[in-house]
Amino acid sequence: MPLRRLKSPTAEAIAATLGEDGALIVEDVLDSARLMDVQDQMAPLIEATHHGRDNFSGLQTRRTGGLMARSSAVRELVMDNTMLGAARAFLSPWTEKILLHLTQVISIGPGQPAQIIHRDRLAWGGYLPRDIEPQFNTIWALTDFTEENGATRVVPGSHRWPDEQRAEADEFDRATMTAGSVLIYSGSVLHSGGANQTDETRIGINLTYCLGWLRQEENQYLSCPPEVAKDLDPELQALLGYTSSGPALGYYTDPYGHPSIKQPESALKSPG
Ligand SMILES: O=C(O)CCC(=O)C(=O)O
Ligand SMILES: [Fe+2]
Repeated sequence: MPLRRLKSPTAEAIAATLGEDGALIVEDVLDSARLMDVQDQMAPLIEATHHGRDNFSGLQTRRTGGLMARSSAVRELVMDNTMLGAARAFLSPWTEKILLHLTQVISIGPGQPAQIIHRDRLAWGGYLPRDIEPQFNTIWALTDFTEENGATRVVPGSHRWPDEQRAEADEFDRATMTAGSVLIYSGSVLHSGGANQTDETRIGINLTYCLGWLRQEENQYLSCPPEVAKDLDPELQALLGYTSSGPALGYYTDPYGHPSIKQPESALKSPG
């Protein structure tokens, strides 16, 4: 089954296609001015990033996180109305609120072999029942994605396969797309980064969302600490996790705060 390619779809159309196929491409989301803005902000951050230290992260691949604290342009991508609406619609059967799971530029350099085929939901181990879909993923292409430079390998339909089913070669498609287009895939679909057999770097930004009651892949409280988060859009603060989820999750007492009720003298005295 080939990846479906949509142009200017509604959030509902994205969520519906993702439910059916497990992955799709939305073409030409960013115009050249917005694309350049994101590329310009990412270039120095990528430059300062070390290569991966194992085969899964990629010895010729750079992974650059912490983007909410460091890039106004990427904050806009995370808050994109259509993508955020699609993420909320897609995950709504299992949660009331969603969280920002990961922000990461993936720069696949020359000579990088293909990544092992996987499902991103394995971040939570095998504990989540398969009928719960935990994750909505995007990869925003900052360079063209080609078969030669490492376009993501995807097995459409495999989000419904049992764990042990292996994909045959003719069941893969490649997320070839022009810079400014977006690959969308669920946490349950089989996929991997492709091999880069060129002398250019393939660059995409992986922005992913998860159910509000799961632990996020990227520790957003460390990546975007309170002194930075306090100036961000309240909706983005909530996506980062600076909010409560459900009746109890996110409970918090400010340990450095000033209690409005004065402590009794006796409580302040040191023992002895
Ligand atoms: O870079 C890509 O195309 C996909 C990478 C990926 O699937 C991952 O790192 O989990
Ligand atoms: Fe992945």
